[in-house]
Amino acid sequence: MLIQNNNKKVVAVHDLSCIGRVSLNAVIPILTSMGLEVTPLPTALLSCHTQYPDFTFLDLTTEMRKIIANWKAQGFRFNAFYTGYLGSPEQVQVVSELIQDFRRPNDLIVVDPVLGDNGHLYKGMNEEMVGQMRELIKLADVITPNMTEMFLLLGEPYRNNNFNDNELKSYLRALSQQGPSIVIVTSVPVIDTPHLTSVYAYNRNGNRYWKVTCPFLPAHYPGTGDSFTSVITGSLLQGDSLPLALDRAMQFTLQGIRSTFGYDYSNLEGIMLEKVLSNLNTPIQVSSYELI
Ligand code: PXL
Repeated sequence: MLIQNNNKKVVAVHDLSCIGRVSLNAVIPILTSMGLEVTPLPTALLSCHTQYPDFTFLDLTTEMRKIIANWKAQGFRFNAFYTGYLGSPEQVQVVSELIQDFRRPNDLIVVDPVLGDNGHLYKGMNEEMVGQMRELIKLADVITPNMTEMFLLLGEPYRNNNFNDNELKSYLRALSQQGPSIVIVTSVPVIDTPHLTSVYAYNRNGNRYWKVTCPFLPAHYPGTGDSFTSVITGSLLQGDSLPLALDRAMQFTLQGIRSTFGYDYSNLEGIMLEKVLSNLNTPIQVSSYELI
C-alpha cells in the first residue's frame, strides 16, 4: 500500500528580516511546529525590520515573479496561502495573481494586511499600498488587521478609545462585506480597563461574533501580529473552530510576551519564540472566548 503525504502545504508570503522575530522568522517556526509544511515566498530581504532606526532593504518582486512562474511550470500545489508584509504596491499585484492562479476551492487564503500600528503607517507604507491592500483582502477568506489597519482599510480616521461591542461589530461586518468571510481585529482596547486588550472576530458563515480578552502588558514587541496570525492559520488548517483558533493564538502570543517581559532586552527583537514554541503542541487549558 502506498501511504499518501497528507501534510498541508502553506505558501507564506512575507519578508525575511534578519534581526527581529517578525515575518518569516516567526511564521516558519510556528507553522512548522504545528505540523504544516511551509513554502516561503520571500517578498524582501532586510538587515532588520523597519522599526529599527536603520535597515537595508532588497526588494524581491522580480524574483517572486520568477519563482511563481517556476512553480506553475512544475505544477506545484498548495493548500493555503498566507500573506503578510508586502514591500510595494506592485508586489500586492503579484500576490493577487498568485492566489488567483493557484487557489483551489478548498484552499485557505489568509491576508494579514500589514500596514501600520498605533495609528501610524509603517515606514515605507503609503496610501497607494492601502488602496492595493483594499483590493487584496477581497480575495481572502480570513483577514487579521489591527485597529490601525482596520481603520485604514475602512477609510475612516483612526481612534483607539471608547468602543462598544456594537460599534466593533459594525466595523467587522463592513470589512467582511468587502470579501473575507472571517474578519479578526486585534489589539482592541477595553473601555476604562487599560490592563486588558481584546480580539474581536466575525464569521459571516453562521453570522457569529466572538471576543477574547487577555491581560495587556505595557510593552511593544514587533512581530506579535505575525505570531498571532500564524497560530490562527495553523489552527484553522488543523481543523479547529474559529473561537478555538482565537483562544490558541491569543494564549500563545501572551505566553510569548510574558516569557520575554522582564528580561534586560531590546523589545525591538520581538518575543522569545524559542521559549514557547513547544506550547503549540499542548491542548488548550483554559478557554476564554465569548459569543457576543
Ligand atoms: O509584521 C511586522 C513587520 C514585518 N516585516 C517588516 C516590518 C514589520 C513591522 O515593523 O518592518 C519588514
